Amino acid sequence: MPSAPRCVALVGPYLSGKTSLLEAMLFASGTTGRHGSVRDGNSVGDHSAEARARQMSTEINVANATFLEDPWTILDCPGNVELLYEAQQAMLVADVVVVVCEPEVERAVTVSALLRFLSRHQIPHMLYINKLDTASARVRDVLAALQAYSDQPLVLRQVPLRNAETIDGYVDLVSERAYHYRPGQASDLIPLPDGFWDREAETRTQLVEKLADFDDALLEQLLEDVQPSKEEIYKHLTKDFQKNLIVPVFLGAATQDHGARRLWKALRHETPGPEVTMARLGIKPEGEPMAQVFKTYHLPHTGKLSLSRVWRGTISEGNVLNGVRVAGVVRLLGAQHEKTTSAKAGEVVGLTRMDEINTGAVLT
Ligand SMILES: Nc1nc2c(ncn2[C@@H]2O[C@H](COP(=O)(O)OP(=O)(O)O)[C@@H](O)[C@H]2O)c(=O)[nH]1
Ligand SMILES: [Mg+2]
Repeated sequence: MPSAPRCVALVGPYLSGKTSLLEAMLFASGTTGRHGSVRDGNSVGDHSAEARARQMSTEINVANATFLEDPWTILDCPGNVELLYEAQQAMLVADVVVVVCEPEVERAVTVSALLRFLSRHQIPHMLYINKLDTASARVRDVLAALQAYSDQPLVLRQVPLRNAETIDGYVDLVSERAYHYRPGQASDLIPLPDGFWDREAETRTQLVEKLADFDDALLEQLLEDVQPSKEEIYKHLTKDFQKNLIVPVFLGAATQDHGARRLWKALRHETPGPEVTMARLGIKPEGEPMAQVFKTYHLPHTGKLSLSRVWRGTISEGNVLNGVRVAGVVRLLGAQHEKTTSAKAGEVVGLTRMDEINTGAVLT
């Protein structure tokens, strides 16, 4: 597992629940002690007065988090079309992108441009089907609708468990374990419901068959009726995901914290490190310190803040990059800016008062 800080971008249509998912992820990771809410106006993201008033994200929300001791930056990107460029810049520098989807067949089309962009730029991405607490459509149908817009096969990793009208848990198709959701806490492990595999064996078979399309040895194994071990399946899932051959699909309800931990664990185990992202972008691993500006904020007190990912070496306060002095280095958690003195490869930080530097600049 890479130890360098990794970066995940949350994207998706306006109101699909990206800022709520950010909140759920921060809470699940222990970064925040309570679950903030977009509706109540106390979220880490959408902290600007404009965002709060309009209850929508008007700029990228940045949060640094630690999940099981791994450092991460989460970029919650605005979903509306006018800010598409901003989301694209973030997706390009991210190690992984999570596309937050609505659980509605008719809304699948709203992610088609994003999926095309991710596929064209070979960016590893996952789908998170949100709002399952109020969904009326079946996950199977939503998935089929989404598949029409994806170049890569979508690989469903969880099957929802229904209790009367509501979804109150899931079965993980690889670990074959069943869980019951608990608000604000890790899900409870429960016994598999009676007759589960009678109904869903086919769904698991489909998962393995999709992987076999990319591996002849696995295909042969299946033809000889030999089932791969769980470890082998995870290995294939990770490899194919990192090569952008498949798109894993996870389920949840961000405002209920459902699915946040499962998503974190997948990110932790399957997301490549920044060195892989650098190769994707054609950046050499060796050379002088380098960072890339992917978003510029103009803040009332701070002035210009160049949000940057460090690719090589260490970037420090006082460095002169592209002929401009770095006045300060800050780590971000929503509106909170924590001053620091330097940042190392993989990190996302704000560089202050680089007045002549614009979004897109590669700083050396
Ligand atoms: N019922 C339900 N509502 C949700 C869920 N996730 C988000 N919402 C609501 O959907 C609205 C938009 O959420 P927000 O996170 O701001 O979406 P964003 O525009 O993608 O950032 C808010 O009113 C949320 O409370 C969910 O899982 N279930
Ligand atoms: Mg938002």
